[in-house]
This record gives sequence, C-alpha cells and structure tokens, in this order.
Amino acid sequence: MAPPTQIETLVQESPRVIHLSGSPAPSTCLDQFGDWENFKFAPIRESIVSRAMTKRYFADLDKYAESDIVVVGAGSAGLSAVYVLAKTRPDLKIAVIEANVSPGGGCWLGGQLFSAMVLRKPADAFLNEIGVAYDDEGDYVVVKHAALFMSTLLSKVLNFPNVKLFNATAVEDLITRRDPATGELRVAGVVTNWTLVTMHHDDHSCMDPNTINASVVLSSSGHDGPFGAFSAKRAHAIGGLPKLGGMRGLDMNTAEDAIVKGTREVCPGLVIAGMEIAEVDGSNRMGPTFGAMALSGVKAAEEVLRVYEERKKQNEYHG
Ligand code: 48N
Repeated sequence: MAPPTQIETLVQESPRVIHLSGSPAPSTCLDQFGDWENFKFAPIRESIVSRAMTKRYFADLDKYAESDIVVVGAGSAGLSAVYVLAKTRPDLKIAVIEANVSPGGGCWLGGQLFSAMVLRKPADAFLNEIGVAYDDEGDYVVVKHAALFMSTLLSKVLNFPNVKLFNATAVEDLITRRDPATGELRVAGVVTNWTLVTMHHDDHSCMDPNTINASVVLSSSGHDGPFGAFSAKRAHAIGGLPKLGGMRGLDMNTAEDAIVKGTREVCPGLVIAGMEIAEVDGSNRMGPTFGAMALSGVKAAEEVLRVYEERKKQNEYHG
C-alpha cells in the first residue's frame, strides 16, 4: 500500500488543515462548534433531567433486586471477576456494589502514588485480553499508568448489558439462610445503604437498609480498613467463618500466589477474592504489584459460576 501522502499525514495530525483547503474534512467537535457566538443547547426543563435519572435508577433497583450474582467492591479483583463473568455468562444479572462514589479501589496509582503499575507474568494475559498496552520487562510487565488499566477495565465492565454498578452504595450486612437439613449458614444476598447513611448510623436516627437477593455473593472489598474485608468480618461475626487469619507482612513472592490460590467459596454462597482473602487466610500482602488482583478475579469468576450452577442444581436457587 502506498505510504500516506503528505496531506493525508497532515489530516491525521491536524484535520483542520484539510478544512481550510476546501475539501470535506472528517467532522470533529472542533469543526462543528467553531461559531461560539451563536452557540445554543437544545431546550430542557429540570424535571425532564430528574425523571431521566430517577426512572432509570429505580428501574435498575427493581431489576437487580433479584440478582444472580452480587459483587461487593469494585476494585481490581472485583472488576476483573465481573469482566470474566459478564463476558462468559451474558444471561446472568450481575450487581456490583461499590461504597465509594468512584469505583476502582486502590488501583488508580501504582505504589506510593507513583503512576506506573507492575503486574508479574502470567497476568499479562489479562492485559492482552482487555487490550491494555504495557512495557514487557521479562518476568513482569509495566502499564504506564494504573489509571489506564482501571479505566479500560471499568469501561469494558460498564458496557456489559447484564452488569449494573451501584456506586456510593455500601454493603452493610449479608442476607443469610440456614440449611433446613444441616443448619449450615448460607449467604443469599446483601443488605445495602447509601454509603453516607452507613457512615452516620451512630449519629442519626435509624435509617433502615435495602436488600438484594442473589444466588452467589463475591466479596472483593479489599484488606482491612474502615470498609475493607467487609464480608469476611461479617461472616465470621455471624458464625459463617470459623476464624480470620488477618493479613500478614509484605512478601511479594509469597503473597501473590497465595491470594490467587486462596480465592474460593469460604462459606456456602460467599466467594472471597483479592486482598480480602488475605484477611481470611492470614496470607501476606504483596504491596504494589497487581497481577494477583487480576488473576484472583479470573479465578473468582470460575468459582462463582461453579457455586451458581451447584445452587441451581440443589434448587436453592430462588433463595
Ligand atoms: O482495590 P481494593 O481495595 O481491593 P482489591 O482486593 O480489588 O485490590 C487490592 C489492591 O488494590 C491492593 O491492595 C494492592 C495490590 N496492595 C496490596 C498491599 O499489600 O497493600 O477494592 C475494594 C473495593 C473498594 O473500592 C472499596 O470502596 C470497596 O471495595 N468496598 C466496599 N464496597 C461496598 N460495600 C462495602 N462494605 C465495601 N467495603 C469495601
């Protein structure tokens, strides 16, 4: 194919050049809105905006009140799992509950506020799958900015029609059932509230929560902190988890393998992934390497689907 002519190269670099030369340039915003003096938005009434938001939000709340899968925590592990789940099973309804207004957890920067993000191989396979560029350094790869990874993953996840992100929403309890035969505790969904409400239960009158029923709950709420390791701590408190190991000191080589291998169903209906599993098992932390988060999410997706199919067979599926 002939190399691009000089004018074609110019178009790539500055499409307005063609515009000036008279032939039709590719229409860009800059081309369309040159005349700011006469610029005007289409008319609107405030109530139309309000209804556009609330109609959709409450339709989502209605639709996802019965979800197939709930994911607690939209950090790197949780969102990696959601990506695999939503892509593998477009028939399943997946509700993602994120306490922060901004999803992404601790994955907008590498370590100590540095931008670059390290993932040890073979986690580069996940970057290849979602289309994130990186420098290949042999045993590990480096994404130039952690936000490039997280924004790419988020945009993929939010584009799936069977995924709904409820951000600024906290999981403040688990829905549980007792197995009639064995008395075993099973997790059957989550209890939610606006995060700001959850933060003020102690200094306001009672503000009851909402609920989402689900066949499987995947919790990836990070290591211990004001909100972190939520489901591990709650399951332990209500007798679903015999003990909590508590996250141990930093050891990259030990931690990442342990987190991926430890990702699993910790009690019936509850799968735990990412750094939250370190709180369950007492495994080490790894510091600023994120390969285990991505692959813990991949393994969690596989575990969630196993539990989901098992639940369907046992016909406990409708909670
Ligand atoms: O990013 P995190 O905290 O958790 P992970 O496990 O996805 O990724 C952890 C990773 O970023 C590291 O910690 C790195 C590798 N460092 C390791 C180390 O040694 O320091 O995301 C958890 C998300 C956050 O966005 C929270 O806001 C959210 O979960 N969350 C909740 N959302 C709803 N309800 C809750 N109760 C809740 N608790 C936490």
